[in-house]
Amino acid sequence: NLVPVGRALISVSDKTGLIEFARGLAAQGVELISTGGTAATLRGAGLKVRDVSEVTGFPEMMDGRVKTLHPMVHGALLALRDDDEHLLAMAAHGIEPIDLLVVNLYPFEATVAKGADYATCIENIDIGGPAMIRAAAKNHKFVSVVTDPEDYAALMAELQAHDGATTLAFRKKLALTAYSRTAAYDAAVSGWMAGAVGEPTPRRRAFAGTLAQSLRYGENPHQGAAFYTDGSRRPGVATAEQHQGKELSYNNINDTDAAFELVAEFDPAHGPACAIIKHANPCGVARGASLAEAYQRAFDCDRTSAFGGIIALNMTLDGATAAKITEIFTEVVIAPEADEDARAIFATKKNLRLLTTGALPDPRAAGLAFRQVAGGFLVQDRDNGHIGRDDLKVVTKRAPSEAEIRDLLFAWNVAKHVKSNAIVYVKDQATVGVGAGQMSRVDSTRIAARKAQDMAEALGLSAPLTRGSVVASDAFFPFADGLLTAAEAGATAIIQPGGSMRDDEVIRAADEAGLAMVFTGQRHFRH
Ligand code: 93A
Repeated sequence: NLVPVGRALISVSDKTGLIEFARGLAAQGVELISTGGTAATLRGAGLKVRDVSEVTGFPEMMDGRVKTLHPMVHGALLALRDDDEHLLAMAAHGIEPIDLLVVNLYPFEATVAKGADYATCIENIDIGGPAMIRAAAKNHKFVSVVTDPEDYAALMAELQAHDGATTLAFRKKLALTAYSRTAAYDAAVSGWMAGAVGEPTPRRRAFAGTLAQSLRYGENPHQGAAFYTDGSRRPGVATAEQHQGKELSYNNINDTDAAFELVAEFDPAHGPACAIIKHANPCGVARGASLAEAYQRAFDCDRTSAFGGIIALNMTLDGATAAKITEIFTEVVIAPEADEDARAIFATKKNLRLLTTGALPDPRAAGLAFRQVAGGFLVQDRDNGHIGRDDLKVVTKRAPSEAEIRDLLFAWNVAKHVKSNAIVYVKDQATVGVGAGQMSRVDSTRIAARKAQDMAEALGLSAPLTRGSVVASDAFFPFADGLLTAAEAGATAIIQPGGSMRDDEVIRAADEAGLAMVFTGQRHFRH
C-alpha cells in the first residue's frame, strides 16, 4: 500500500510554511505544479515549478474563477492506477498522475469575519480548491491530500520514513481531514448565506465547526473531547485570550460560557456587575457601586458554592477586584479587559485562569443553540428574549414599587440563565437565593429560601436575606404553593410569565399575601 510521491500540485491561499515545505518536496525529487500566486511565490524562492495552465492547456481565466477545473487536473487526481481502463484513458489524453495535492482554500471564513461586503464574500467562495480536495480524498488509495499547513511536517516525516512514499493508513487520515475541511467550509458558506438572505430559522442551513482545541477529556476523564468554533466570533470563551493558568477543561469552557453570557445581560452603562457560576448555574449575581463591591455581593449570596467557581465581570477587571477574588480559590475569571494592576495581582496565582474578550456579547443578538439527543441534535434560536419595564403587566391589587421593579427585572435576567425549574430571589440588585434544576417548582422555591436562610446564619444576620426580596420564576407557577413559599420567606413581589390554567387562583393568593405580581408573557425555560 506504499505509493511513491512523484508529482505534487500545490495551490494555497495561506502560504505559511510553503517555501520550506516545497523545498523539502523538491529535495525528495518531487515535481511541482502550481497555480498563479503559489507558483510565483515558489519561483521567487528559486524553486522549479510548472504552471497549471501549462498542464491544462488553458490560461487561468475569469479572475481566477477557472484555474484548475479541468480534466487534465481532475483526471490526474481521480484515475485509479490499478484499473486498465483508467490507465488507457490517461494514456489517450496525455494525463500524468498527481500523487500529492496540497491545497488550502480561499479564506472565506476570515473574509466574512472581517465584515466584507457581499460581493467580496462571494468571490472568496473557493470552487476549484474543494473540487480538487474532494477528488484527491476520494482517490486516497493512491493520492495524498494535505489541506492544513500544520500537516506539512507530518507529511515530510512520512516521506522520509518510507523512502519518498506514503502508506495507505496515512493517506486515509489525510482524506478524513480533507473531508472535514470541505464540510466545515461549505457549512460556513451555508451559515453566511442564511444570514445574508435573512433566513430566520435554522431549518435550511448546514452545520459544522472548526476544531479550535483538542481537550484532555470531556465532562469526565474517560470521555474524549474537543472544542469547535462555529465561525460566529461571538465574544466569549471561544474568542477569549487566556493570559495565565493551565488549559481550560471541557467543564471550565461550559461554565465560563454560562458565566459570561449571564453577566452580559447587565449593561455596563448602568454600572458594574459580577456573576459567579458553579456547574453552569449562578450561585451569585450582583451589581455594586464598584466592581469589587459587585463581586463581594455576588459572593455573599452563597459563599459555600462560590468556592472553586467561575467569575464573569461586565467591565474591566481592576486591582481592587482582583485582590478580593484571590482571597479564595477560583477556577476562571472572564472579563472584557483586565488592567495592569489586576494582571500583576493574578500573576501571583499561577493556577487561576484569566480570560479577556475585548467585548461583551450582545444578549439580544440572534444565534443558534444546539442540544444533542440520541441519533441527532436539536437546533433552536438562542434565547435572546428580553423584557423591559414596559412589557410588565401588573396583575395584583398592589403594583410593585420602583425599587421592586428594578429588582424584578434583575431577577428575571438571572432566571433566564438558571436551569429550570428556576427560582431567583433578589434584593437590592443582588441575588440572595437561587433554586435551580428541580423537577418541581415549589422545590426550587424552598431550596432557594433555605439557602438564603443558611447564608444569613453564616453571616450572623438576624433575618434571612429573602426578607423584603423579590422573586422571579422562569415559567408560570402552576399552583399557588410556590408563591406562598416565597411569601413565607419574606418576598414582597413576584415576576413570572403567567399563562397557567390557575392564574386566577395564583393571583388571588398573591393579593391575599399582599404581594405585588407582574406577568412577562414570555418564559425562559433552560434545560
Ligand atoms: O476560483 S477558484 O475556485 N477556481 C479554481 O479553479 C481554483 N483552483 C484553485 N479557486 C481555485 N483555487 C484556489 O486558488 C485554491 O484553493 C487556493 O486557495 C488558491 C491559490 O491561488 P494562487 O496560487 O493563485 O494564490
